[in-house]
Amino acid sequence: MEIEKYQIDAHNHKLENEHERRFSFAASEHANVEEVIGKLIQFQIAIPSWALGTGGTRFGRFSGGGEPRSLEEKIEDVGLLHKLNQASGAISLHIPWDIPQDYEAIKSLAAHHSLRFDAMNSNTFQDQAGSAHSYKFGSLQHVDKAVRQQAIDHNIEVIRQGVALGSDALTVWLADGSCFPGQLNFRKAFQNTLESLQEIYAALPEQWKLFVEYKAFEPNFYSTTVGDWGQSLLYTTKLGPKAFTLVDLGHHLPNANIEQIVSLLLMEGKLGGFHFNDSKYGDDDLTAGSMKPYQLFLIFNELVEGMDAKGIDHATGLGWMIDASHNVKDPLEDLLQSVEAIMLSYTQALLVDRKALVIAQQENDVASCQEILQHAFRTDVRAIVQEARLRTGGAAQPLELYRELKVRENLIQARGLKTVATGL
Ligand SMILES: [Mn+2]
Repeated sequence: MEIEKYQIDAHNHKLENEHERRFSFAASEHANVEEVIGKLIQFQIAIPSWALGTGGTRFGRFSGGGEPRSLEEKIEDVGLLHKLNQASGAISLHIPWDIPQDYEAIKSLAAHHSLRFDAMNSNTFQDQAGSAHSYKFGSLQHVDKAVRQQAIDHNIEVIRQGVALGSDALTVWLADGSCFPGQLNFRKAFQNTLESLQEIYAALPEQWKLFVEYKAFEPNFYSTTVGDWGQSLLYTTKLGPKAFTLVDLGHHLPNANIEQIVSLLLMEGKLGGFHFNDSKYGDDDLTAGSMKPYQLFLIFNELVEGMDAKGIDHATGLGWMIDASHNVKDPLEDLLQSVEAIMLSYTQALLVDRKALVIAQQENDVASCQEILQHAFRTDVRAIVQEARLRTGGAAQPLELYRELKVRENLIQARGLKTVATGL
């Protein structure tokens, strides 16, 4: 299914008066509103192909119906999101779940939906049918060079596929680690992983980036070989200038100060990108901003401050991706909510009075520092985000229009009720 321009126009027309009233108030409150809108229009968040189907837990998976059955249908789904919010103009693929059959056809389909290919994701956390070696005891860290070589070759193959699609980054997330004390020699596991990453790094094309994602625990429960930002930074520093650390919000131990991590990685020029999601307990993969919107704002506050300090372009300097997958919502509704939450936090961060904050920090005026940040956080910026969306042809209320147009019902009709997205 495709959403037509006249459908968006009719929806927007209905909400026009209310929006005008709310936006003119917001514009009167913020002198830099036009500058903010310009940045919002540029800002795009990549949708991961694996979030388009209903996720599951280790206890079960409840299919949602109308899920994409192929890479083409996944691109179609992201196209629907982008048509509605004009802020989801990229898709992040996962190999081997999304291997294209015809690269040119896939590229032109993506172009038809105004989508580009964001970072490619490799998979050495599962055994694939027909592969010679098992990753049960790790991949890039494995004690057996033959297993490591299989994992290295897979990553190089993913780079090759990404080149054919016009992507320019590889994300490596490893499940490598150990479940019990004594199982691994930490130093050897690190060395093996580093040597394997060096071989992958050597295969990167000139303009490519390598993102090394870390995770504190799970599926391994005693140690993880890229367990935190310090370990990731060690690898990326040793690898070279094309290697960066990737921060997934759900991959920290409870109460970690993620905004401080972000700030220091940016300072070192080693922050590569983000996987947005939210969590209450662990790697819950919940909708961005659904649990801790203040934390999301504080992260964006550091991002904006840190990127501006280094002259980094907000839209293109880092990789912005969602990594969530929920099991009780319509995945497309969930993604619309995540993108909206990210845009709201980014907007609030753009409204922080930086000059006043610098003065308050310099004077150790702690109460004022808090006031300045919370003033921005408590500002209702929904009309500003909506205005940016309207100016680029998006829907005033993407989720509302999604329901008005009965998108899910249409997808079920076209694809069937009992479809399972490839890879899930
Ligand atoms: Mn992730």
